[in-house]
Amino acid sequence: MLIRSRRGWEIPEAQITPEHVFLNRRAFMTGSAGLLAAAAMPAGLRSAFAEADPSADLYPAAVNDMYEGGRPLTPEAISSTYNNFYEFGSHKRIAKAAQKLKIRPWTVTFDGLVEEERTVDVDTLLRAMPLEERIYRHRCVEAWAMTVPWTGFPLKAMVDYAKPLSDAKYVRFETFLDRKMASGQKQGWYPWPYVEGLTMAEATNELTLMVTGAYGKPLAKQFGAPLRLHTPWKYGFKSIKSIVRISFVAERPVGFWEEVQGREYGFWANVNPEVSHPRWSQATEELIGTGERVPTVIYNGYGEFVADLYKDMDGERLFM
Ligand SMILES: Nc1nc2c(c(=O)[nH]1)N[C@H]1C(S)=C(S)[C@@H](COP(=O)(O)O)O[C@H]1N2
Ligand SMILES: [Mo]
Repeated sequence: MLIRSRRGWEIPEAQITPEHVFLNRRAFMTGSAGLLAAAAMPAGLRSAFAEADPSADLYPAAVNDMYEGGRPLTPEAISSTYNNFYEFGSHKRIAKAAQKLKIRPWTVTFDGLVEEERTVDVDTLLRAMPLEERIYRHRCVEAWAMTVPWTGFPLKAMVDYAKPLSDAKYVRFETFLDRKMASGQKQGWYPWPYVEGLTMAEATNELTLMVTGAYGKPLAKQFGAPLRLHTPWKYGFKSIKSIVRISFVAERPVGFWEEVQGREYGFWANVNPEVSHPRWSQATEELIGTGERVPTVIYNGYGEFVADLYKDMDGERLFM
């Protein structure tokens, strides 16, 4: 079952879409309206972001509405105060602690099986990439979900930019390591820094998004600024935050949670309501902030984009 087409339970878009998405969608269609939309933002808010983040002028980006959220957006006040970011604590209320994250200067290193290793300033990178806004559902293995208007660019654009060699089979992502800045990283029983990986086919799938913003502005620190991954058909732990290194490799990377507990967290981690995690049934999920539970859908409802990636992989634990 797919969530792409409209369903009876969907509220008409006009009732659920926040103002910035509307302004934004008009901007996408008419071009010049985008300037008006940006000007319509409260001036105080705009200048606060402009001061704080040198990429602020890139937002809001044009909406790509190929990918329907299919659910009401999770209000920013909810999604930005209920986070998993173990670098800043092993509970959900890390938003305040995460403000310690220093996001400039910030560089991203491309290495491993590439034509040429290089380290790029994040602002140079952002300006070289085609930013757009997409509404995606996010599904954590702890059985909660949210729907967020992310801004970012297809990871494929960055793979092309990095120029991997033909023997690269996987992409390995790594988060920063700084025990002074992120007190969670003093917890020595975790295998810091956080690492995640995708196959090249997953990395270059059209759904795979490098996220640089949310809710029409640069990414809040607790969401994993300045650069995080989002693979909406996989459990949330695959969506690694605050990336500093992207390596092209021949061997399958071992992710942070797989390293911690390989029987509970695997490499593929595709959403499937029929395969329970040892501690959480995956049959339903809670839409955070609403108290509502809804049935979980295989591949989180994105099967039409990704199911083909997993044909003929019978021996693999695709769903944990
Ligand atoms: N570096 C890093 N990335 C991470 C995590 C983390 O603890 N550290 N948690 C993951 C998990 S389990 C989830 S569900 C999502 C949470 O994203 P959110 O806080 O933006 O909702 O981030 C993922 N990426
Ligand atoms: Mo998660």
